[in-house]
Amino acid sequence: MGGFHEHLLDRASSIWNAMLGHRFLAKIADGTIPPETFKAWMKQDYLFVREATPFLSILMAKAPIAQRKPLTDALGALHQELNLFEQMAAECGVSFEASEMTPTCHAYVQFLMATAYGRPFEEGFTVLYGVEKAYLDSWKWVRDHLKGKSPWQAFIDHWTSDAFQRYVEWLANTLDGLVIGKSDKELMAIEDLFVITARYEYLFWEMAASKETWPI
Ligand code: MP5
Repeated sequence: MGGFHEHLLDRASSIWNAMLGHRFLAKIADGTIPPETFKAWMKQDYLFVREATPFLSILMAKAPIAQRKPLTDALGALHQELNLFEQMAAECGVSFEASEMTPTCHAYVQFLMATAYGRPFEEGFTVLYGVEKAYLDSWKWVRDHLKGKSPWQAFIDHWTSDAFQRYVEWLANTLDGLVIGKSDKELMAIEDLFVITARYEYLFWEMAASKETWPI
């Protein structure tokens, strides 16, 4: 029998399959993504990643001692990632000033914060696993379907690197350990949060592909 993280992926498999190969990812892979569409995603993801720092910090405050060091490392990696965004933005003429979150980005960030603040550590940690696993699998999909050179290679490399893969494996294995001895009710709450995370990940690509804005 597989670990609990495999059970979560199984439960969310239809959403996961819809997320992988979403037309936004397919267009990055085949090189037909309009630069303006990609840049709109860049702005939203920058705002998302910036808010991942308080999200991780709240999780850290609730973390068992064994998870503190790896979560500290993850916080450090976030700053490097923001540097990558800033470097890519400078290269392709994107400014993050005056960007505001779309409805989907805003809602997703609020969901992260509410879970980290209001729910037990295991639940927030599950959401973190879902967030990171979604990007690992999505960008691996792009890498595996890539036709020719991509102007966005630095992002592909970042989320498919060995270090990022190891981090996601650590999240999966740690989660399997954290849920040992949890009641059925607790496990159900964790599963539901994982499914919501998967839905938001799908929605994030959809937001980018459809150039979502506030209707009013
Ligand atoms: C990640 C991300 C990965 N940057 N954006 C979304 C919408 N989901 C997941 O998180 P990180 O912290 O960039 O590795």
